[in-house]
Amino acid sequence: MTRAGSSSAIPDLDGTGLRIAIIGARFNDHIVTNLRDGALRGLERLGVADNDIMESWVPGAFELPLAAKVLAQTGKVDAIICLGTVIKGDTPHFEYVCGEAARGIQDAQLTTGIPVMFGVLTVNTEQQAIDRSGPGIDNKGDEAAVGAVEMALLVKCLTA
Ligand code: INI
Repeated sequence: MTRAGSSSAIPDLDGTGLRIAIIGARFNDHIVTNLRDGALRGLERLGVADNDIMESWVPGAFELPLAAKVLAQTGKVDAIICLGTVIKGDTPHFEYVCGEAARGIQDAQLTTGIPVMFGVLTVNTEQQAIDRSGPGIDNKGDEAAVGAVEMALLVKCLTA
């Protein structure tokens, strides 16, 4: 019986040997840097080696999908963590950026078969973003890192 992903219990994850990319959106970088730090903490906790982590940056969340797709197509990474922060303003710009980031990130993972995590905060206030990017394991970058390792291991198992 194949066991990977076969239980609803949170799996014991070992990220040793996995190659993981982090792509950060520079807009609101005072928050996104903290999401990046959370992602690095999560990856380190799960055994992903420093040398196996690649980091790159794009201007804003709108640009995350293209960078993720191009990177996924190289075949050089087992999973990608997209990080960004979109804070609601007075115009409909928020909806366009959030919607296209989410749609494009989903498209990147479905068309390439490489897991791409949606570590993008879509919040009403800066305080909500600060609350989700702190030093604990509830940092959304850390949560995205755990998801990246779980999905990379699952995809490896399903395609072995
Ligand atoms: N990009 C973000 O990542 N967060 C935001 O809150 C944001 N706002 O509010 O405008 C934002 N805009 C830039 C956008 O992602 C693109 O970089 C820009 O439109 C150029 O394509």
